[in-house]
Amino acid sequence: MSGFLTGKRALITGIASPRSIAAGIAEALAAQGAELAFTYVGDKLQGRVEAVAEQHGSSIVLPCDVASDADIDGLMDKLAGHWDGFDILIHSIGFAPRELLKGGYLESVTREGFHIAHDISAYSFAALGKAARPMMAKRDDAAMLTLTYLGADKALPSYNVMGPAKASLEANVRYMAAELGREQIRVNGISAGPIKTLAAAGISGFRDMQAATANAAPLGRNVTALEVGNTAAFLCSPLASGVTGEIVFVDAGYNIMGMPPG
Ligand code: NAD
Ligand code: 0WE
Repeated sequence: MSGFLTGKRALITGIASPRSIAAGIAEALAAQGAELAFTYVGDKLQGRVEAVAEQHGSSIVLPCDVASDADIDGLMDKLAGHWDGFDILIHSIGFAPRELLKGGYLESVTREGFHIAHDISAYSFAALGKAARPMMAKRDDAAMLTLTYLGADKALPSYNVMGPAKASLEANVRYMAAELGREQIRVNGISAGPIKTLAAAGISGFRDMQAATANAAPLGRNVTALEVGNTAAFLCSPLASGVTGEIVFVDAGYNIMGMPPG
């Protein structure tokens, strides 16, 4: 297959269902000719991720809970058995204990919940980048990409502790980009608009929030996981060879507006 990612190998984390943003990214990367490998967390998700992998002609599906250093090291060891190196790392992982994503921020936040949100949602990008670095070095133009949200920049209802965690994740993008640039590894983030995935399904009021966002956005609608995927494909391709350390909004323009529609 020909495309602007022909000959590139991508490791994709964060698929929990066919609606996951990472599944849209997989589809877009595969459409441009990339070869894919996947991670999953928990035995329950293994079959689902294997099904997505199979759709894209991949049989590399490896376990990795980013809370575990042993899992992260084991992932790269196992991947080295399939590939001598790879070009693209997709980090599409976020988590905070559910009780922290309702009510007020100070009302819900705890030391433990704050720690978990930052560990799983922000540190894990640095941890995966650190572990992937040897396999991503000495390639033409390699790229790491993460998924973030407007709650990093602006205070939003109920997003709560995930806001500070995403702010930390975005700072990670810049620090990683600064350090890896000389190795021809670029690091970027996509700030996606609200998409109805498993991570969103559990949030009370998500539907109303998604509707309000669509109504206020310049494009008058929400974005799809495939639209995020197509921007991911661009950012991880040689077409974006001069872009690193950036957060690109893929949100139908919502973030540029200064006043809610009356
Ligand atoms: P999703 O539920 O499909 O994906 C979240 C993924 O995180 C799941 O695959 C889950 O297995 C993984 N994960 C959680 N804890 C993990 C751990 N300890 N180790 C490894 N993986 C773990 O939801 P999604 O919406 O596709 O989320 C993907 C990313 O996109 C997240 O970072 C999320 O914050 C971000 N994002 C989502 C939206 C949205 O509205 N859906 C908008 C902007 C950004
Ligand atoms: O980053 C996210 C999802 C974050 C998330 C979601 C969950 C639900 C299940 C993190 N941890 C958990 N933990 C769970 O147990 N998004 C950008 C989607 C999202 O989540 C919101 C949103 C939006 C948008 C939460 C509140 C308000 C808006």
